Amino acid sequence: EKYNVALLGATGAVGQKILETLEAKNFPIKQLKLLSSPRSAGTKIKFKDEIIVVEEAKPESFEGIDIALFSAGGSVSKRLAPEAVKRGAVVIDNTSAYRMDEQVPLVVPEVNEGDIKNHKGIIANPNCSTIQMVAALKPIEEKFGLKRVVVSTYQAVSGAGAQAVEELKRQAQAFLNGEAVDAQLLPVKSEPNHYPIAFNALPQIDVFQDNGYTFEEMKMINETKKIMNREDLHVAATCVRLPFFTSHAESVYIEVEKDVTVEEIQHVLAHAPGLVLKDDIKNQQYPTPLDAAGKTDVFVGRVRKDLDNPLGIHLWIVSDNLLKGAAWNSVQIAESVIKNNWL
Ligand code: 11C
Repeated sequence: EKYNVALLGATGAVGQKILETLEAKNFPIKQLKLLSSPRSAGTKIKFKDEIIVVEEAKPESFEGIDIALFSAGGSVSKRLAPEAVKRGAVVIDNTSAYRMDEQVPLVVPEVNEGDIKNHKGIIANPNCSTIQMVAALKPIEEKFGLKRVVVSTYQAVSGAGAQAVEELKRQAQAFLNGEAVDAQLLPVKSEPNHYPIAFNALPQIDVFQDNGYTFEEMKMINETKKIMNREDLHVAATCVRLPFFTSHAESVYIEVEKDVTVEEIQHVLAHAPGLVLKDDIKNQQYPTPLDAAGKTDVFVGRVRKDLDNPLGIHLWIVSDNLLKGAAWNSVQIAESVIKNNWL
């Protein structure tokens, strides 16, 4: 069977990756409709052997659509997702608009695929840095329990969009040419202060909340608890932007419930779905953002025991933020909806 699919945000960084993923995974498409803001409408995009003209997204655009992938920003999702659902589509939303809505499942298929069946039309795709972390933590939790997570992230500029990628390129060129480095965008476009990302590290991703954490950090905290269905889990996060283009890396400290060896953790990680264990320090093998880029897996390395807490474990988790962190996770959800008849 084939399905009518709409992609909203087709011209954006994630939208492009969704198109590539739909093609690479040979998603069963009857008709593909590409939608965008009025500004990008009219753009022509090649999909398989077809040239598709991007149309302005309107409520009527979703007539006859079975699956709508949304990746055009939270306010667009707020406005148009209910319209798509009203017209019978299942919406897979890549923005933060509905993630913490109790009516909306927040899904990483390797972790909580079963939650999809409770959807009422909208299924939310989590934040990229959350997805790769919970994918690695779930198999550990199942075998050894999990009490606490403390994560520090090393995040790629593509997470902040195509303009941030351009800003890093421009600044790096200027810096190496000995010219003045001009910061206009990062850490957050709407904020008064902008700092260079080239040859720097910015401990702010998204805006600060009243509790002193950034919104990105709170997404990691709240989304992790929801996806793992563990309101009681202790989670703390520090999110940092670094000057590379693709894949987020994370240093993660966890406390498990059962005493466990490094080899037992490695065994579980090596056999879990969607994970690749790359952990061989004798041969200097560990994942880096560059080697995870372009791949759909989540890579884990540097597994080691804490030296003071017998239940403490340290991990290094890396994944392509635009693939498993966004496009591939969304397409996986769509595949699951179809496979399980959860439309
Ligand atoms: C970043 N994690 O790297 C963000 C991007 O909530 O889907 C993803 C934003 C989101 O800046």
